[in-house]
Amino acid sequence: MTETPWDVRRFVRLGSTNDWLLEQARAGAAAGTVAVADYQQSGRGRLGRRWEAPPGTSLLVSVLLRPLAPAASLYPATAAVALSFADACAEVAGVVPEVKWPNDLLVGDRKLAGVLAESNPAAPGGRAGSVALVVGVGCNVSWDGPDGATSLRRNAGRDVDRDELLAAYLGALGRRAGLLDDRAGRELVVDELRRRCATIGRAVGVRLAGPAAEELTGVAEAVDDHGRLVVRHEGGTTAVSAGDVVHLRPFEMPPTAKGSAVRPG
Ligand code: BT5
Repeated sequence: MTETPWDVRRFVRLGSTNDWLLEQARAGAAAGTVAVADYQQSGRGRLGRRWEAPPGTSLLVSVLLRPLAPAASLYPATAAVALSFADACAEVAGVVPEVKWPNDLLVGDRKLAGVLAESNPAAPGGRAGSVALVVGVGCNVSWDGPDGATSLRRNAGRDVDRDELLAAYLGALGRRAGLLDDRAGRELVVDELRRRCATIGRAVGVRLAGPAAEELTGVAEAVDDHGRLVVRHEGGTTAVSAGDVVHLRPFEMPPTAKGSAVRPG
């Protein structure tokens, strides 16, 4: 498999590395363009949330991929990014994070890094049939983050070099990127995710994305081929495509809500 050549652009400050790269994608930038910022003025999480990181404390990196995949089959690319970043943490810091569906890296119950994937099927450039996909990762390196999150330094017990982490991540992603171009390769990536996803087999609470903000409590049984989390609950089985997941300890499953779909309030 040939490795993807990366073209890394570095910034002291940007609004958001994802925003900058989405703009580049619209202008026809090549697959393999990478944006790294020391500080983001408006770093973004999913669903309009903020990603916080004081200057110089984190690895804030986005890559432009142009996989030959139908727009409905982009989940394996997100999985490839999460797995590759987890590999880099293990290689460079000796810290092995767990992948929590859909796109968090955790150490124990604490968030170490988050992944934000955004596609633009209309962006020109790339091979016929390819889709522009920008995948950003924010990882706390020397700062523990907000809300009980954690950092590589805390878990490694020493300083971790951001450039080494970036190089290891791009190396690992370069070895997986070619897999995204055909169905068999994408299945390999999702299979690897299934083996390494800490959410599978866990009791979970899920807040579904969408205006109804429906909540489910049940057991996460699988990740299906579309990247959806399959949750078994008292009312049946639901394949969740977007939402927030909390890993519950079994005794945290509320007896009344156990296994049923509930609407808050
Ligand atoms: C994510 O969203 O976890 C995706 C974060 C992606 C950030 C990268 S940085 C490079 C690239 N450019 C961008 O603009 N974004 C990407 P989500 O699952 O929605 O989680 C967001 C939530 O995580 C926030 O509402 C906070 O509760 C929490 N949070 C914010 N900053 C954090 C941090 N540094 N560490 C841990 N948790 C954080």
